[in-house]
Amino acid sequence: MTKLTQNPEPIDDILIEKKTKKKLVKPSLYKVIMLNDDYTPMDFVVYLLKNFFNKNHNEASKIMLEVHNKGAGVCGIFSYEIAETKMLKVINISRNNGFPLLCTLEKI
Ligand code: TYC
Repeated sequence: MTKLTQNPEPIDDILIEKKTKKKLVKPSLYKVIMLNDDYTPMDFVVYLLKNFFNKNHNEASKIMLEVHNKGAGVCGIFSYEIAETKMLKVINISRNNGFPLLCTLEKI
């Protein structure tokens, strides 16, 4: 008790430092992976990559061809919430246009 009233500052400093450290946990990142299928048109896949993953025409064409030739390809890397939202939007717009395109998430 006597010690606390005599010199409270160092004790406050220790508490503040501990709290700050706890907040510095980095969120995990996730790859949005696009899967190939035989029915979704190539132009539509390029459109999705440009509009949902901010790719230019060359980048989008390259990713689309990689998915077409290898079965899967990375559209982008995001925090979980953003990756999930983009994946669901892409699947939703594909279904609304009658295409079976699928995406998955992969934790890095
Ligand atoms: N394989 C499709 C075709 O030949 C094109 C395609 C590419 C489909 C990428 C899906 O994620 C995909 N029309």
